[in-house]
Amino acid sequence: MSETTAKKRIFSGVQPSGKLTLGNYLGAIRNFDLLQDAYECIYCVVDLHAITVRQDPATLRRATLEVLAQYMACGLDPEKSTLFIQSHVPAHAELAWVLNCFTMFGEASRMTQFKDKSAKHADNVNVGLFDYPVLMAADILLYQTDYVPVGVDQSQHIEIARNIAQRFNNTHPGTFVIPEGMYPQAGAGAKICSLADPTKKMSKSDENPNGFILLLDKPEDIMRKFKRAVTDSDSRIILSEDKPGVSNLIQIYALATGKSVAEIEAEFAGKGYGEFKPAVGEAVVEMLRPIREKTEDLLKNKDYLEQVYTEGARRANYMAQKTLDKVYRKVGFVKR
Ligand code: ATP
Ligand code: LTN
Repeated sequence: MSETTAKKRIFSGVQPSGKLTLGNYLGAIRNFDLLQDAYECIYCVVDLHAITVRQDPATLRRATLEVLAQYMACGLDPEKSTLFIQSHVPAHAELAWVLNCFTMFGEASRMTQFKDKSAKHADNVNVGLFDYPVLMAADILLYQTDYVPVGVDQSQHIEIARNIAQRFNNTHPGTFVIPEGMYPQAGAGAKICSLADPTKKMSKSDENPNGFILLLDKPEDIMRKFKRAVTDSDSRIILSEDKPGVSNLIQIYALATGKSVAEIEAEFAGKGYGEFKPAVGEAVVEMLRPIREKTEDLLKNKDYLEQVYTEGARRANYMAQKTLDKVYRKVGFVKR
């Protein structure tokens, strides 16, 4: 329940750990835009999370502003939603500490993202990577969030945030709103797969750049990647569980054009990949063109971006501090 308006509150975040992909857009950010009128929305660039894997400082700084600019280019309006950078609101790190003391080692050890990322970065399995879900819980709980729009890959992190909140509330009743995940429906962007290996999710940290489409990719690169996309052995354009490659492309084409799966299957009946793949590429180029152009314009205007994230942090700080004060009081810290 939000405290300042009757609208329900939404919180979500994206890591500036690289360049945003079509998966991030269709699975998350596109939906953020659609929620702005019906909910009170808070969207964060989670730079504290990004340093759980090594980042080059100049690249991280640039990527943080790029994510903010891409949020806005995708339709997030700083007049309607609060847009801010996580490290600008100290309460995130402060609440994470308290929540650490309400998180069990065993439950944190079960997080599949931790297992995957530790395997991938075996030379840097740091405590921050282990603690990632607790910081994410702090992000969400600080704002007394009702709903968290994320891709399905984040459902385990939403569950642990709920468990931590419930455990804290059991000891200190009435502290946190228990948040709920809000996932795109199957086929509506819930999981966009890699173009190089359609059994894996499209990920910006994939070592094969042919697997992902970046929001800022040039049209010729987008076309090339779609033409090379891995498909299945028979060439029929139909949605089917045993055809992950073509099913992924159909899903992307449907989202980019607004056409239904049945319409797409009819449009390409009797035709092969030679016609279908370039059609998907062109639809994605047209969908992303205005986003790329707007992002480039915004990145030229650093003063405006600074104004947006400064005002966002001011509003976020005010809301977050209220929750942190309540938590500090409940656990028994002396008022400063
Ligand atoms: P990384 O590759 O660095 O682990 P990521 O590409 O998964 O990162 P995040 O910043 O962790 O990106 O995720 C931002 C949001 O995008 C989350 O809500 C996540 O669920 C969503 N998302 C990421 N990839 C996909 C995908 N392939 N399909 C649907 N949603 C996705
Ligand atoms: N782990 C998330 C990013 C994230 C997030 C959040 C999402 C960090 N804090 C709070 C929603 C709410 C991911 O997308 N990989």
